[in-house]
Amino acid sequence: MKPPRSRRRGPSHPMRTPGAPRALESPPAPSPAVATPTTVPEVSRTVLTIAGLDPSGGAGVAADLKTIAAYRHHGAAVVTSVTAQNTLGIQAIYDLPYEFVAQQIESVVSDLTLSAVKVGMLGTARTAELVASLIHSFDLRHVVLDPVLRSTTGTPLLEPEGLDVLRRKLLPRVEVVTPNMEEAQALTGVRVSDLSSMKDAARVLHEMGARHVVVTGGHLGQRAIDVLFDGERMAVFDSTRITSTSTHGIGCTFSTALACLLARGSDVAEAVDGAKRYVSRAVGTAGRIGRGAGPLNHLVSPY
Ligand code: PXL
Repeated sequence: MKPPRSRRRGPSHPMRTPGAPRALESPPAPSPAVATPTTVPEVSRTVLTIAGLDPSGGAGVAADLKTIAAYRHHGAAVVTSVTAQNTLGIQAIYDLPYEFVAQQIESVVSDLTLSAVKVGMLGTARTAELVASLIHSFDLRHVVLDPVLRSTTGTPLLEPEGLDVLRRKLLPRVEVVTPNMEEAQALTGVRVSDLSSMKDAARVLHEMGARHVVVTGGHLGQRAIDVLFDGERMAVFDSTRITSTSTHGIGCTFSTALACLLARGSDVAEAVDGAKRYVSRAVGTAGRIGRGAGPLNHLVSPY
């Protein structure tokens, strides 16, 4: 077997190349009518994730769908990029053609009513632009952007030209942005190393157009610190810092939990608090899976 290439990009002319995705000529036949249930089903809200696929199930849409299930919402998932990775690192990346990402979003949005949307790995600048423009044209609400730039092991998950698209086109269109310290630094140019610089970066990101900014991943001794800025109030959230190797996809999980709480009507501060508690429990109860940074225990109860 040939060794995997470090990075592959999808074809730019996807529709009619061999093996490329194709549009169906006619819509699928409608499914047979089902009786209307007399009680309201427990799963009644739909949360969409737009992110990459991690086949080892720790990050990206797999983590997001499990998180959405833990919150008892219906999860829908649009894949932007297929990665080959495991708990040890990323071996290869195949960014899907942006036209096909558009097709997936249109398929979902033309049918399902969305209560919240989480945006994660985008892969290319073109896909980032597309997502920004579809958030606007479909008037998507409760959008949480996790501005994914690289994996924990250092592999870039967005091409360099995408950074400016995040800044100029996506930030102004989302309700909440959830950068970690490294992402906050890359987006703002502020050197982010402690609580005070986390606050500075949050202010700059708000000026760049994000309505709510949550900078995650700070620590003060044994406390894990996140800051939330809404343009007026700066709130600091802290929890006990858990030492664990089961942290793969922690940012994906946090931002999706936040979207799930917004979907059920929480305000942003309540959602940050709830998502933080869920993530702590999901890390704290995770079993050892894989030989590297393992996944969280997504199905732990969020409440
Ligand atoms: O945690 C960032 C992230 C997001 N999305 C996908 C990933 C990763 C990190 O590995 O693989 C698909």
